[in-house]
Amino acid sequence: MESIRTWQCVDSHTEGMPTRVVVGGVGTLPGATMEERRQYVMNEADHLRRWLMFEPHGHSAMSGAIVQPPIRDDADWGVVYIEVSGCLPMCGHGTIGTATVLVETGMVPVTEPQTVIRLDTPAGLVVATVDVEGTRARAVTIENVPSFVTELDATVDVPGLGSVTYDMAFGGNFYAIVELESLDNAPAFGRDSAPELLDVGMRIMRAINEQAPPLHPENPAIDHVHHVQLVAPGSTAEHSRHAMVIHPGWFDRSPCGTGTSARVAQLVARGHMAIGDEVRNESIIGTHFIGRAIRETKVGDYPAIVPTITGRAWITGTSQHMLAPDDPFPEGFLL
Ligand code: PYC
Repeated sequence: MESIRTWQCVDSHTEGMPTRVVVGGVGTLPGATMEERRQYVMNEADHLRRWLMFEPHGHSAMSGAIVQPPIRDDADWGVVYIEVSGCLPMCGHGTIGTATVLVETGMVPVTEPQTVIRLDTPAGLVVATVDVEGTRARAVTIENVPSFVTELDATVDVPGLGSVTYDMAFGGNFYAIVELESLDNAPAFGRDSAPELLDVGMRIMRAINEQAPPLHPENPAIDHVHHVQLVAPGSTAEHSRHAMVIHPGWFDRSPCGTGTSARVAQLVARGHMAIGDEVRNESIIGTHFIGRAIRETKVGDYPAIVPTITGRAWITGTSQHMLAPDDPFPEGFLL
């Protein structure tokens, strides 16, 4: 056995969605902030992300988090999120998975009934409160970044679908939120219609990015939408179901933490939720997060809310990933 690269990982899933938590082998990435470390991975070390996320080590819906020493004095650990699509500034299911791994492997001092972990993420400080019983993390609540709506009832011309109405909301990433039943000839909601739902979501994503890309008021690098939340018929402000279509063409298996935050911001902006209310947000595979609006704030000129997301993760294994010097796929591949 010969290896020119070896990374140690703890694999987990958050409500069905994988988070491969890299706990060893990377060292400290260069950068004066966690956002600079994210930029470093994207610009100088993207081959490492591809190696671990793409096949044969990962798959077309793989996701992970590289644990780092924190840079901020008020944080316990730093995190750089990685997935098949790139490096998100913030990832809700990834944070729940990472917090669970930190607790269950003893990488933070663990206290019952709750352990609070302060994470230095590219999007800012994210606090995770883990409900602990013995050695197990039973639930994780994260206070996410301020979430806000930039457009309600916007329209876009989508090839094959005509004029589509959507709301644009930010919850750590931008989300185009579309009521499935507002579409002409909408596919049925559910796993059996996965190819059709993916096709519809990707068409809408492409059209918005071509015709009216969103722009974050404080971070000009966030200037596109890579997530389309197709809301299932019958969804309400108490119980919402959706299919989350993500660039370049896969579904979040979890209810999507940043997407749930965006949904909470949208429901508040529409007057369907108030501060203190909660929504059960369900994924295409039927798993759920609880999203809450806990206080009002502002981002640029936009009214915003601070959301919390509660969900659960389970450790699925530990792994040591190696790269043989003559491996023909040092950067993996996708089909
Ligand atoms: O949970 O925030 C999330 C997320 C983003 C992409 C996949 N999951």
